[in-house]
Amino acid sequence: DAQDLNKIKNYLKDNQALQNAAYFGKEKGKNVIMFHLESFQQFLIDYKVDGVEVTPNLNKFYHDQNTLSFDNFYNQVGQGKTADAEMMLETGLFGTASGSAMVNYGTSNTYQAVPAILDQQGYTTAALHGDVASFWNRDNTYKSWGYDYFFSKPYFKNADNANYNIGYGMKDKIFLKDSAKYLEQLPQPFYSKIITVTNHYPYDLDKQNISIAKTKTSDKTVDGYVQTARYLDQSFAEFLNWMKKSGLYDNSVIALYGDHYGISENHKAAIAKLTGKKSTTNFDLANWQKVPFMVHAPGLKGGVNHTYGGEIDVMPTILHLLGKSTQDNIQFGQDLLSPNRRQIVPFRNGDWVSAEYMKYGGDYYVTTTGTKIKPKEDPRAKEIIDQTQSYVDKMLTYSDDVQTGDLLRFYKPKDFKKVNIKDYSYQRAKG
Ligand code: GP9
Ligand code: MN
Repeated sequence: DAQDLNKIKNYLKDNQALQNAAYFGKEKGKNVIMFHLESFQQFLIDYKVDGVEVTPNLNKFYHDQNTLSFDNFYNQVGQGKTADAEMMLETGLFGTASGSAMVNYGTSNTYQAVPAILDQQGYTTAALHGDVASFWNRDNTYKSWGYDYFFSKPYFKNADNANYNIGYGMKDKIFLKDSAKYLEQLPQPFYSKIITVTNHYPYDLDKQNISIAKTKTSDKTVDGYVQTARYLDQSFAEFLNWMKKSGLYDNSVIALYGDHYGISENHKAAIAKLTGKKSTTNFDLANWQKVPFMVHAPGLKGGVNHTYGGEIDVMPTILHLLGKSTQDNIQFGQDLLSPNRRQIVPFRNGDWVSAEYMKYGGDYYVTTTGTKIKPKEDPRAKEIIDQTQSYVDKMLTYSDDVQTGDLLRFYKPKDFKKVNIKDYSYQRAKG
């Protein structure tokens, strides 16, 4: 109830990170493209198979002088996978300990999400994805989040053409080409999220789209991963070319994020082969959870940023770049550019990574060296580890309280108007 919310609000206030004056508001009024790299992991950046770059275009974007690239950024999803990533990025709330928060709470809960916040700052907001609108309960949840438009399968004429489909939906190159037509008609400034899907388990790809050899781990659901990742890379490159030709590249923030791991921890032997190691420890598996997060804008002071963070931190990072403070929002992230952020990354199962130590799969390590430690034998480390664990447990519990108790219905950020889901319809107009 409202008392619970007050306790949470005060805790978050006491743990708030400062804005970064050098970046705050630098991209105010710019369009935003959130580009969802399905199942794309950080290890693919600058990765080569037999000397061939898997993702040359993403690598170039990652190293661009106007791209902020985070190389200690982790996925924090639970069973909700893509849906948990979307929940964290749009609301600053974690997914739930089990199930998908979008499915279980997306329709009925009150949210104060990025699309609604930016809508109220004069933005038009749109989500684009080639799957059916009801997958992960997106159609209902997006209304709670305040998306003006949701271009889903019925909006894509090629959606049912077998030649253009593979795995979970339309091939990304086709989807992105058709998506461009919707983006160029959006009133500006717009906030858009584009969700790709071809790079998805089990990573099948038709022959004419294959442009790199499979890896040779002999794990058949792993060895195609580099092929669909390279296809995604080419799809992104084609989209970027269109952005440049249409002029949108010069007045837009383009943020890329991997939503979660592609190769799960059950493939330890294959992971060892892909990373050139004899075996895979829990230290390796923690780092295996890294996904890319990159933000590009013309003139943005770029570079590789080593801060330890994750998907929960994207909302304050993006909104602060757009000059929108989040100090009045109930959200669990800390701006990745903040000078005093805690650098603690909670995973959904209560494990965590921090700048000093990490806890993963029941083991503890020094983060920068991989040295395994036993907290019982190291009192100083134990003190820090215990404090970190209680912070992680509190953040996850409080976020679950907000979700399961729908606590945001008791709250309204200053200068925010409550979202009325009846104001939204995503049905494709006939004709
Ligand atoms: C489904 C697509 C894949 O529409 O987003 O979702 P995932 O299986 O990654 O959660
Ligand atoms: Mn996904």
